[in-house]
Amino acid sequence: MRLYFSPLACSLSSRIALYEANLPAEFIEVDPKTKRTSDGRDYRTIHPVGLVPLLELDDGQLLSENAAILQFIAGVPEGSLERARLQEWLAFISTELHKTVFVPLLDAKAPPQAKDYAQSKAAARLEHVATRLEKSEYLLDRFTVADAYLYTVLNWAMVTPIDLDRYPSIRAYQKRIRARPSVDRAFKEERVLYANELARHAVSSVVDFATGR
Ligand SMILES: N[C@@H](CCC(=O)N[C@@H](CS)C(=O)NCC(=O)O)C(=O)O
Repeated sequence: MRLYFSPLACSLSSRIALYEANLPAEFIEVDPKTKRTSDGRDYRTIHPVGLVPLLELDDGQLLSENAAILQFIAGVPEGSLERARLQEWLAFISTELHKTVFVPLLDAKAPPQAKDYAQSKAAARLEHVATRLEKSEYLLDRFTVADAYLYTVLNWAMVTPIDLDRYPSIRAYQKRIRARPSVDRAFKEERVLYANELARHAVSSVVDFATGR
């Protein structure tokens, strides 16, 4: 398998999922600005929408959409309530947190009204997550790919006005998830690549969401 990814983007969760599942994979970096792959191709010829993650299976089939990729990697049986609960959280993270709250706050081109709108939606959504994490160490009753995705998205908060210190259960969760060997390995690897990406584009004035500085 091959995972197309950009450093510290949502595709980090797919890398974590692969490490958790002990599945061998090749990782192909996509520069989010130039859309060139690390092996010199135009990523839009592979995935016309230009989004990561994208999983290339050994038979050449392509699977897009993080939620689908994560479920494929996790291999949770169809038709079970556990599967539905996993989908419930993946859909929430993808649509309510990633796209509604974080994309407008992270996108330098988003107009101020879009950023205000995103901020106005943040509290209720983060409260929902915080309440769940007051009762449970993980989103489900054990670590799943939904945690890999949530951890990845929450990491972006440090370069937005969102203050996660208002949610102690989320802060404790971030620490807990960060301590997992799969997450530690994936995060450290991508942090280096992210620093290289920043250097490549000389965006030294941007706060680095690998370090918060
Ligand atoms: N619906 C897609 C969204 C993926 C997505 O937003 N990927 C971002 C990185 S986190 C991306 O590739 N952005 C590049 C772009 O918008 O051109 C999914 O869930 O996989």
